[in-house]
Amino acid sequence: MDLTGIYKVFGLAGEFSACTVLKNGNINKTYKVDFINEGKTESYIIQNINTYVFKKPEYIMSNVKGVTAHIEAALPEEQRERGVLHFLDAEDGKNYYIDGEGSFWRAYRFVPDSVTYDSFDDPALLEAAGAAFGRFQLLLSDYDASTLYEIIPGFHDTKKRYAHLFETIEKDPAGRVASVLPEIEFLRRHRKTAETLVDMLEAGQLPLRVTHNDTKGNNILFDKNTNETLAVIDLDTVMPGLVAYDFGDAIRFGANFTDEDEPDTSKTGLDMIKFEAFTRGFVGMIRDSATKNELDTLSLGAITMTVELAVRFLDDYLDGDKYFKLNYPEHNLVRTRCQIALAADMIAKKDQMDEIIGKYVR
Ligand code: GN1
Ligand code: MG
Repeated sequence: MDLTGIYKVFGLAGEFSACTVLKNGNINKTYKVDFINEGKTESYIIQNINTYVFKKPEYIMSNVKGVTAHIEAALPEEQRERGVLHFLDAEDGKNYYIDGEGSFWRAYRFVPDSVTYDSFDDPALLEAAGAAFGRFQLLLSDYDASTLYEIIPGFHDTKKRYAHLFETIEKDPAGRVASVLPEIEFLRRHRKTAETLVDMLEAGQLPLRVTHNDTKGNNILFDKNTNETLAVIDLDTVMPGLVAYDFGDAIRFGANFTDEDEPDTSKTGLDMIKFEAFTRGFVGMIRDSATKNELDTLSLGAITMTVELAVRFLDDYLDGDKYFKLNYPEHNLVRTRCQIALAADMIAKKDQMDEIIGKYVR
């Protein structure tokens, strides 16, 4: 179905005025649409879910319903409008729509006067981002995790990710293995380190919590005028997980000197100023509810999430690029190399990371 049909399905009122494609996601197709209703512009986000990645999008929408309702109830009255996403019901009353071709759609109200940032130059913004992700975890700390579907089983099971990469290397379906031997060697060398968190989880040394699991900085809405944080978005991967995953993935994305797909890897690395800013915000929020092991493994979380994403990008590259959207043919290889450069720098700076975390733990 085309977008015009989708507008009708979700009952968008008024006169159509504009539609733009938002490009910062790597999986779903996302559109912002504006309608003029009684002289006022009302905006919506419409998403077409990637069903190669998300096999059961109905389950996502069930999770989203529960999680947004829980957050809304936990927020002070005056934050409920802009502090959480409000999904629209389709004509059949469900919060999604599957069209005649089997395409999966959803829509939510665009939060008025909100912006997202793909990179953070101002450490104050990163500190605010840290506090927003930390608060997100607190808001969901009393959520009954047994009611959540595990959307992508083993999403951050780093052992499973590694095992899958080595299966792909074995099969070499796109004939690319011979061209990435140094990358494979790096990932092989750091496998034990990157698998430590899962070992600890399996040994009962770390608790499972309800986590976001995709804490890129552009998944936070800021007020475009005041820069205060409003809401955490992209709830597709909210699942039981480790605190270190959310901390780590946010550092991976937000405290890098470069974008996650910078081709010139000599520029890539962990910016300790940004690291400290995010840490101050995040640890300040969670330190009272976190266990000692959780706080001790935050830096390992950053290394783990970065190595794991290198594993995932490389796996997809070797598999012929089926999972992540690409802007150009070698995109997944460039992403892999950038994550490897960042991981190497994080490994070298682990003691520095721990020292900074230690400052905010007390
Ligand atoms: C994907 O599409 P986006 O940007 O929300 C991916 C994340 C990766 C990220 C890397 C479901 O997220 O796990 O960290 O790309 N999401 C899924 O940019 O695989
Ligand atoms: Mg996402």
